[in-house]
Amino acid sequence: MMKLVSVSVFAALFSLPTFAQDYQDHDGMLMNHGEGHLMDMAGGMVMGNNPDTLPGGCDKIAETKEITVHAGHKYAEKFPGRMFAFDTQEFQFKPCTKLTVHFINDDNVRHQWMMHGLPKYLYPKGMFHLEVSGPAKISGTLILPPGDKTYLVHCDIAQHMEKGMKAQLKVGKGDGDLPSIPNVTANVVADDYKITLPELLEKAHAEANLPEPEPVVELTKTAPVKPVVVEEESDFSGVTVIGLLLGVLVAPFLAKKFKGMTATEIVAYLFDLTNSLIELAITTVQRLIKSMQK
Ligand SMILES: [Cu+2]
Repeated sequence: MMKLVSVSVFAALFSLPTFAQDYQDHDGMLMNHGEGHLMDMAGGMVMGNNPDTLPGGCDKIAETKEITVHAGHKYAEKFPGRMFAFDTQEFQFKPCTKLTVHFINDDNVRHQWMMHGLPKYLYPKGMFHLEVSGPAKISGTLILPPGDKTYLVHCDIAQHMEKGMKAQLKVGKGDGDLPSIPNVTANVVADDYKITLPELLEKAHAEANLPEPEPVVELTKTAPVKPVVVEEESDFSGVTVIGLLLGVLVAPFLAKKFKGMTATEIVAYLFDLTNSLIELAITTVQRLIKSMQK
């Protein structure tokens, strides 16, 4: 009974904030797993959280900034052909800025705010990553590296970036623009709603300078089957000859070696020898493969 009461009290306590606002706030519930990896039982996640350590090349924190980024289907409505988007597609900060990102997922699916290309000695896999199933809010902090660079920010859930959830974050002046950012840069593959599929295929063929496609072969006719001739192997293959030769050469040596040994000792010795020969063969083959890969 006490168990039931305490469970209900806990449930009530945790559901209170949900009544107070229309999304779940994950910030107070995160458990620290070390190396900037925070997680909670409700599926909220922060990776690469770094509020303290300065990246190499930063003498001090240049500025402290806080942003709130929304993610959701409704932010893609203004972008033709897109399905998901952040409410902001471009960010710009001074190098060595301490940046706190409050990420609000307005959808009833999972979304991420994932930044790539950060220094790997400070951010595992070079990533700063907020992720939560919505509607929910999650926050994390990072310190931006020095230098002018453009960083990719996206949602890595299958097809979400391709469907529009993509942005760029410029540190300093940045180093160019990334493609296919809704309303910022042109798509790599431009959408064309007037062309039909056969026309599109024809156009793609012409652009790739490919020969005319082969006419479709009728599958009802079976091609004549060519009989396969198996050549019989001779009893004296190359391997046999080498084996015999080795045997003749090694026999006197072995006879000398085995003199005075018991049968068990001889068997043990032969076993060891075979083992080391196999090992030698394997390492030789491995070295050969390695040298061929270079
Ligand atoms: Cu997403």
